[in-house]
Amino acid sequence: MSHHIGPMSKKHRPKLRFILGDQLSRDIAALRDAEPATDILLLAEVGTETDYVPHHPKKIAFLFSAMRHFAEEMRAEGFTVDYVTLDDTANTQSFAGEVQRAVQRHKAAEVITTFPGEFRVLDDMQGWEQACGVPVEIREDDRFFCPTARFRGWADGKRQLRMEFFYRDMRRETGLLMDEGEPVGGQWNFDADNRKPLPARIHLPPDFFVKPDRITEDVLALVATRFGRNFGSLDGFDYAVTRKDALRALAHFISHALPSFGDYQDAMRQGEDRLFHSLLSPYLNAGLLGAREVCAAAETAYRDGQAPLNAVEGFIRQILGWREYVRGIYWLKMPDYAESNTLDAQRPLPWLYWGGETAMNCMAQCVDQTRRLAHAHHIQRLMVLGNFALLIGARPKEVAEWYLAVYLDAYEWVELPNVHGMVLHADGGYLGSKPYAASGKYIDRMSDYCRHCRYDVKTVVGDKACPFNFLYWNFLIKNEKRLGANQRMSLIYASLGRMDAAKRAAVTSQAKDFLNAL
Ligand code: FAD
Ligand code: DLZ
Ligand code: SF4
Repeated sequence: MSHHIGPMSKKHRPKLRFILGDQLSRDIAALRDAEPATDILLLAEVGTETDYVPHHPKKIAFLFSAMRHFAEEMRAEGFTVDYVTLDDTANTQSFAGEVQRAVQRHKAAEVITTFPGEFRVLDDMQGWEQACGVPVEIREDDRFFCPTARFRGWADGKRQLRMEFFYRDMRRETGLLMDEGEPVGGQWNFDADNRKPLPARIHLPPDFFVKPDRITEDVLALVATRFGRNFGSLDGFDYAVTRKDALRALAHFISHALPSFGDYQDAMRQGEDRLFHSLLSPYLNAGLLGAREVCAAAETAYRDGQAPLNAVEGFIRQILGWREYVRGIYWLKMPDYAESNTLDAQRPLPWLYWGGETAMNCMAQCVDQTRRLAHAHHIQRLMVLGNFALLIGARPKEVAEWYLAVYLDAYEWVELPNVHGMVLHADGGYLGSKPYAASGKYIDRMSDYCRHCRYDVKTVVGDKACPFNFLYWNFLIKNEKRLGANQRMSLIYASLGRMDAAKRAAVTSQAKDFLNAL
């Protein structure tokens, strides 16, 4: 806390710079012109944020520890940092309440903050000026390549959007992986070389981990007491919580995993959580790493001959393409996007997502990995956990709440379009042209889960039939009216057309029994 001697003129009243838990960058917009001598930085751990979904304890621990470390780093730079802990008895437990209290405490002349990652927080921010009685400036979050207005302009007039075209524009605009206006290697996308199943014998990258320091230990104790009952284990917390360690994580990924990232991007293997993924999303989303520096590091690895183009292009596309694209859609379509449910899915999310028992080995493995790490990689989220939610017709709102709660990297701007758009097709095909519905065959091709499962992935109906199989056909039958006319699903519907009436009836009946028993 700062102390002022005597009454202050407005000119000398400090500016209050409020930094959210996912804005932990020295160059965040709200800090750009900050003066250590006069300005006050505010960070606050608040109950509204810890409780709006039942977050995985590791997610809360990660953010609190990263926030506390960031506060220390800013103090070391000479800033006065007002840090409100969750257990501070005066804590009002809301952003609005803490900003208001801090304005009074410091007699601040104005509040400066950065555009948040969630609509509900923006909505809240819009009431701060009136509540605090001082001007509140909300600055654009320019950590992203594509400003929200730029995305709006790009999307304007398009009935359906396509990530691939957005991505090409972003490549042109940023110059990433471009040579004299042309894509490096003569192609925009090298996915045809990617997505191979994992060979039986392959050298996997070593783990990267950070030993908890005193600040993290304190946070772990607080989180264990307050949030120990939430789904998720706190054991073995080893994530980076500082920019310095996040940069080490980036360097580790570039040298050990990036070269094979493209080849095995879609592969899954029991007992191997990480494979060739970066695990950088929590750091990118919380501000410990910048998207520009991560993409630049990957491009440098390619230019230096340390990683092949299919890997580097594939990796950069995830960040420059998908990450920016989903954010653009979120801010374009909210708040209605959160209500979308085109396929009229009404089933409550089954308990197995929260750790309930299941004989489906793929689901059990992916839920367990999520419980242990607060992380699962893209194909586990999309083609196992998401695919199942799609096939059973789980309610989009409940599915979205689950994803928002259980992953270390989850904030609504990135989670919601992935769930409603990519996984559940709840947005009617605005984000992606068709649902990623798949039978057990896909999971069998990309993983070894089926070899350890009590179901038979090759069987469609009967006692041992893999549930993904009959649920898949049942999904297609159920949604024939809505999806049958979709050009990109014509082959699938053609094969459904060849299914005889008896098999159709058997599939529907087994799916019905299975769903009733869920
Ligand atoms: P890598 O495989 O190493 O990929 C590199 C980076 O690309 C990631 O760090 C991430 O920043 C970015 N990226 C990749 N795919 C996407 C995508 N579809 N959308 C946005 N960014 C992407 N990602 C989140 O950051 N937060 C979420 O809440 C989130 N929820 C998801 C929910 C569902 C249903 C699905 C299918 C995907 C979700 N993703 C989310 C995207 C993706 O699964 C994660 O970004 C990725 O698994 C993070 O692990 P990684 O850093 O090892 O990724
Ligand atoms: C996710 C989260 C949690 C659990 N707790 C806090 C907190 O106590 N204080 C804070 O500033 N931010 C927290 N966050 C991140 C916010 O929820 C996030 O900044 C908003 O959702 C906007 O993206
Ligand atoms: Fe999953 Fe079916 Fe394979 Fe079992 S057989 S692991 S349920 S896809």
